[in-house]
Amino acid sequence: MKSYSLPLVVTLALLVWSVAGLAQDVERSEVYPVNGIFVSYDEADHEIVVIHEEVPQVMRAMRMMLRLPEGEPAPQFTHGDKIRFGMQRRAVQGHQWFAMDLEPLPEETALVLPEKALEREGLK
Ligand SMILES: [Cu+2]
Repeated sequence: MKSYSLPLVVTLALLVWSVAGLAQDVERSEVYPVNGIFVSYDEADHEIVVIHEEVPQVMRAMRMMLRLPEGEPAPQFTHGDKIRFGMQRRAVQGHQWFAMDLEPLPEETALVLPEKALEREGLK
């Protein structure tokens, strides 16, 4: 019977474990807290459009469409409301970004948002 060295077995086990860990990370990223402005809600696709601030290390400030998870209630915001939400990348039909736990922000909250996107939405 062939015997395997312990270091080899440990190395292989660690390799399998880390690859599984990476796959898990792709499946669902951490939830990043984001501030922005609510633009619109598409009921048929359960998606929102927002203009959000930069998410450090993750995404620049931009106008963006995000899916809402199943079970997330239809947002009650109107065009131009300042909001806060969690942003998460999930591996669903490719990689897609989801928004969850939408909350209102006080109207006086200062946001750093791209001028072009604000102009495009008539918010400037
Ligand atoms: Cu974005």
